[in-house]
Amino acid sequence: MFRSHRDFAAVLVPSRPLPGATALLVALLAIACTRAENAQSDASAQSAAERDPDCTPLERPSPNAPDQQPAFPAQTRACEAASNVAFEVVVLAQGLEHPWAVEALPDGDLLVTERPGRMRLVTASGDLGEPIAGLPTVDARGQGGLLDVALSPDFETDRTIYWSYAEPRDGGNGTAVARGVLSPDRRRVEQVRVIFRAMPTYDGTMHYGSRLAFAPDGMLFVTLGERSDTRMRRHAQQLDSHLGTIVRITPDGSAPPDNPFVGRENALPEIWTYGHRNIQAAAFDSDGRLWVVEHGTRGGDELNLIERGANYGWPVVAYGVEYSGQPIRGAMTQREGDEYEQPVYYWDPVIAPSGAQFYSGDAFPEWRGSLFVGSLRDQRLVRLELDDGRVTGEEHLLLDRRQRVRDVRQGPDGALYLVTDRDEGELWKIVPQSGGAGNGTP
Ligand SMILES: [Ca+2]
Ligand SMILES: [Ca+2]
Repeated sequence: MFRSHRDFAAVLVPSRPLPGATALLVALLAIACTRAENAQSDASAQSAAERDPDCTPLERPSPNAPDQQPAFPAQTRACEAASNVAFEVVVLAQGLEHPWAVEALPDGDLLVTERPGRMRLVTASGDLGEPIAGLPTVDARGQGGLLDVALSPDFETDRTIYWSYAEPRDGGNGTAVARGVLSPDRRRVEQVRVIFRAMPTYDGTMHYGSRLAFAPDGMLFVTLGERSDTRMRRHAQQLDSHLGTIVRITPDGSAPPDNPFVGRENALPEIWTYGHRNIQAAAFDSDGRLWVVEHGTRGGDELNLIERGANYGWPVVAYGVEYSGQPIRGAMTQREGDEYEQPVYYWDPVIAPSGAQFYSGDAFPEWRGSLFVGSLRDQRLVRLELDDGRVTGEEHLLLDRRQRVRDVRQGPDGALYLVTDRDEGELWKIVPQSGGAGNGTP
């Protein structure tokens, strides 16, 4: 909606010279449009509580970037949405070294990745298996290593799994996606093949992305980081680089012919969207729409609804400030006459988001439709309520546990499964406090 004024203004700017009087009229109209836009941004400065008397904004520390203003109401600091759901946390496994992903198998057992390069099976009752053999070597320095895992949409018949990782390469490393078939005894992966390599290779240890999410039509989306260093940021705006993009590939790794930049000169055909910083959280909602949660700089973590071919702004349009506290050089929160997508929501202060899941199970009817997001920095689980493409409520859970939440996934039993990021990380199962699904404790 906030873009419509700009679209109107863009239409008013002629591409060829106009007679004097007409030009003056156009100029006056353009000023009127800008005024309307400014008035709207004044309205958006109004707090959620002022707009809605039933709203208590969620209590948060002071913002990282106190001077920035949202582009529209409800883009930040949503109303507190206390669900008062009674649940308990079952610690299913401990001693996992920096686990990065958890994925439930159809029978309720779980696959867990550990960033140094191991993937393990954990049974539904919490028995921790030996590392699964057959995975390629990873570059586990910094933020790199073995990252996400996802099941093939036909896992029950093809036993195929997909995983992302920092791949060591000549001259550096890069995010790669491989797939393999889990052996019948689930002790190894076979027929391993790398299906995608993010290019270019870079000699760094940060911002690899990379969540894997299968769309309802079977296409695989992979989120990728821009490798963090200031000189690499421009890659997020370049279509000849995978860095700072989301790619959409077939299960074999090829670019589908209906991708938005197929056939465009100097554009990589796998790219679906660009202008991203570092995305470690991605989930499809019940309508088949892809949402991602993106690491920003201080004061700029973003929730984005992914639209085919769109530019999400980084590093020229962004909320937040540098880690030093200085403004992001060359960036604005909004830009006149542009075609950059605004985030649906942003966090200031940041939460450092990793892992996302739209809840659809029976164990917690009150949470159906909620988007759960792991928080590393704030060490908690964030729950968002959404309505009509906007965030209408936010709740923070598991604060007392004081652990960095790296991933959150729903199991076939309707329980939520989380892994926590530390040297001796844990696998948690969230179940209703009494009765309900998956009540067993190991
Ligand atoms: Ca996953
Ligand atoms: Ca953005």
